[in-house]
Amino acid sequence: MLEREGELVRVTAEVDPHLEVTEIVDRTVKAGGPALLFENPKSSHPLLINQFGTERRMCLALGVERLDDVAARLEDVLEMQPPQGLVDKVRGLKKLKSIADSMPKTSRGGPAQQVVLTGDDVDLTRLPIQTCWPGDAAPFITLPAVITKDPRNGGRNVGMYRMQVLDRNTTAMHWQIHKDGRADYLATDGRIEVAVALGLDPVTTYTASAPLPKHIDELMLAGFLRGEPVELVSAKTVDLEVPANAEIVLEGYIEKDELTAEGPFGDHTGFYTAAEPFPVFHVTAMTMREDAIYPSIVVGKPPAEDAWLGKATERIFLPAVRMTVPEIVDYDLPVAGVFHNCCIVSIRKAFPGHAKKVMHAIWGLGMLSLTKAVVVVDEHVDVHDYEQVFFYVGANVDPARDVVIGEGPLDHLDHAPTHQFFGGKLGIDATAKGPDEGTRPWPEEIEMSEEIRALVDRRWDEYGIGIEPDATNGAMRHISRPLRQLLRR
Ligand SMILES: Cc1cc2nc3c(=O)[nH]c(=O)nc-3n(C[C@H](O)[C@H](O)[C@H](O)COP(=O)(O)O)c2cc1C
Ligand SMILES: [Mn+2]
Repeated sequence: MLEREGELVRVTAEVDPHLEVTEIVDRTVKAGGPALLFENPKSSHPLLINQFGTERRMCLALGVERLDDVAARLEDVLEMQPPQGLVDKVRGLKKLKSIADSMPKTSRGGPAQQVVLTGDDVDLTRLPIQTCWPGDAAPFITLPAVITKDPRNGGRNVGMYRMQVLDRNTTAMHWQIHKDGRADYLATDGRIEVAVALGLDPVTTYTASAPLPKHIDELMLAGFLRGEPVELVSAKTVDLEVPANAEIVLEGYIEKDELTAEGPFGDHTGFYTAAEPFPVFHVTAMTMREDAIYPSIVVGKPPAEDAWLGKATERIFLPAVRMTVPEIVDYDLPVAGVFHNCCIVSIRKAFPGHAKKVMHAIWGLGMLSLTKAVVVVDEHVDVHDYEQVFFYVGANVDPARDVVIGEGPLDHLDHAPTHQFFGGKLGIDATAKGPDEGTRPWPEEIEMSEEIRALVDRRWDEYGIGIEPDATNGAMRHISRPLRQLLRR
C-alpha cells in the first residue's frame, strides 16, 4: 500500500540498527521523506520505519483526506440523537452497525502464527531491534502493541509501551504511572499474562497509542476506524487473543514484584529519561510470519515520527473533548510541546471567568489532565496559527489578572518539576475581557470593511502590482504561512 502510493523506499544497503538507522531516519523524517524498508539490517529480519512520518501517510493510514474527517465520523456517532422519521431511523441503524462492526472477531489461525518458537528457541536478538541514541541503555522495542486483561472484569487493554531488551527472552515493560497497562498489572495478584504484537495494520498500531478511557478496548476503536473488525487468534502459550495478521507476536508473563532498572532512553521529550525500576517481561513464545518484517519508530527531539501519531490523536479526540466541554471550538497540542507541555484552546466565551473554567476542565480531562500549560483564546482565533496565538497572548493578557498558577499531576517523563509526577500548572487567559470581568472598555480589533475588500479583489489586476495578493482576513495570517506549511509537510 505504501509502495503503491510512492511512499516507501526499499534500502538494500546493509545498515546497523545500532544508532546508524536512527541517524538515517531522523534526517528522512525532518526532510518529510518516505517510509523506509531496510531489507538488510544486520539481522535476519527486515525493518520498517517512518510509516507515520508525514501528514499524508498518517491520512493514508486512516483512509481519509484530512485528519479532521476521522473526527467528523466519530462525532456523528457520539452525537447520535433519537431518530425522527424513517430516513433518520435508517441512518441511525447504519451508525449502529458501524459500531457493531467495530468489535474484533476471532478466527482459527492467521499468518502471525506461521512460525512458532518456544522455550530456548525464543531469541529476541534475531530481530533488528534498534539502539536509538548513544546514551540508551540497550536496544529498545519502540512500536509494540502490548495486550493485557484487567483481572477484575476481563476487559482488554492495548497500549504502546517501549520495551528494553534485557537478554534473549526478557525485556523491561515501560508502563508509566498513569497508564492502563500498569493498572492491569497492579490489579493482578502474582503473574499477569502479556502478549505483544509487532507489525500491525497502521490503524491498529495507532490505536495502541490512543489515550482511551480504561474501559474501552483499543481494538474496538481500531475496528471502527478501519470500517472492519480486527481479526484475532488465540495466543499459543497464554490466555489472550492476538491480532491474526501481526508480523510478530511475543507471548509471556510479568511477575508482580520483579522489577529491573529500565533506561536511560532518549525519549520523545528530547531528553534521556533516567533509569527507573520497571517490571520484567518473560517471553515464553515468539510467533511470526515466515517473512516477518520488524516495525520500529524513533522518538527524540521534536519533530520526530511520533509527531503525526500525536496530531492524529489531537484531531480524533476533539469530538470526545467537546462532549464534556462543548464550549471548546478547537485545540492544538504543539509538536514542540511534546503532547503534555502545552495546549492551546479556543472557546465560545459566555460568562466571566469562562477561560479559567476551561483550563480547569482540561486539567481534569483524561490524559489531557497532565497538560502543563493551557492557553485559552476566543473562538475566532486559529489555534493552529502560533503567530496569531502569540499576538493575542501579548495583546490581551494582563499577567496580574489573567495568569493562573495551579498544581496537579504531571507526565511521568517531565523532568522539570521538583517532584516526579506532580507540580505546577500554568494557565493563560488570552481572551478579550468584558466589563463583567472588571476591566476598562475593551477596544475594537482592526478589520477592513467587506465592501473595500471586495473592491480591491475586483480591481487587483488593474493596480499592476504583480504579486498574488494574500486575501486571507484576520490579523497575522500571512506571517505564519511558512510555519503552517512546515507542519503540514
Ligand atoms: C512511539 C510511542 C512510544 C510510547 N512509549 C510509551 C512508553 O514507553 N510508556 C508509556 O507508558 N507510554 C508510552 N507511550 C504513550 C502510550 O502509548 C499512550 O499513553 C497510550 O494511551 C497508552 O495506552 P493506555 O491508555 O491503554 O495505557 C508511547 C507512545 C508512542 C506513540
Ligand atoms: Mn487503554
